[in-house]
Amino acid sequence: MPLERSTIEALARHLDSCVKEVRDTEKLTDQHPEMSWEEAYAIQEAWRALALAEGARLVGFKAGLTSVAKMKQMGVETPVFGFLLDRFAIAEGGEAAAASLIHPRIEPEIAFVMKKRLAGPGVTLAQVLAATDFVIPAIEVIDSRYRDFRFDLKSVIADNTSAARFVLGGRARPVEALDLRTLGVVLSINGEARAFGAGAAVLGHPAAAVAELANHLARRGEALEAGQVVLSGGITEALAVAAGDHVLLEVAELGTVGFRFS
Ligand code: OOG
Ligand code: MG
Repeated sequence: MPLERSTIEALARHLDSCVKEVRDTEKLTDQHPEMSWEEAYAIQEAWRALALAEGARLVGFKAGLTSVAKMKQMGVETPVFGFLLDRFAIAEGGEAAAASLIHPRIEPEIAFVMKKRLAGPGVTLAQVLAATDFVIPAIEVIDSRYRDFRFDLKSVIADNTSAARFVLGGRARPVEALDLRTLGVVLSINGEARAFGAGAAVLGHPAAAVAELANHLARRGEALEAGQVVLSGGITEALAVAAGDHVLLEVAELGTVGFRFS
């Protein structure tokens, strides 16, 4: 039986309260095993509407589970997409309060900032490159609202793909000056290099994740807009972090970005 509109909105409010009260919950499909893909995204969208009604601003979107390392770590096989709000942003070199998060993990990513509107369907990698203003190093902080970070795809979609915080920094550069496939990344915690990879880990080319995202948005009547930020997905597995940790991402040709968990 399909989920009632009131149930979809109640589940969105439930996930929102988990964020605000910094507590975990069982994954939604435990109570609603019949949930469809459409309903999972409908919960995510109801959550977005709730945040926007509270005054939050939509600043962009994210693709997740776009690398084999991430798919293996989480035991799933397809990319997922979520939204980014202004309140997720951490200043480069700034701090994130560990006490405001449930069980944060960090991921090294390449962020795209759009120069032009990009609307699917049928968006290609070349169209993504042509519509991109610049790329910039990003660390995403994910924080699943689900107990022990365990979920299935529908539950994680409803949970806005674990989105929590992100930081952009280092050098912003136009894509034509770079080979994003061979761009190396090193993610360190407290000065120790802990995860390594290259852009090709993300669907062969990070811009392919942006194309998939644009095509996903088109199925929902939306598009990427000029100025929006896109996180293209973790290049390596995600690393757990705790209060006091200093995290730093180095990206070849694009410099470094970091922050501290206070
Ligand atoms: C889902 C979000 C994954 C990425 O970059 O792969 C993600 C999760 O692993 O909790 O943001
Ligand atoms: Mg991510």
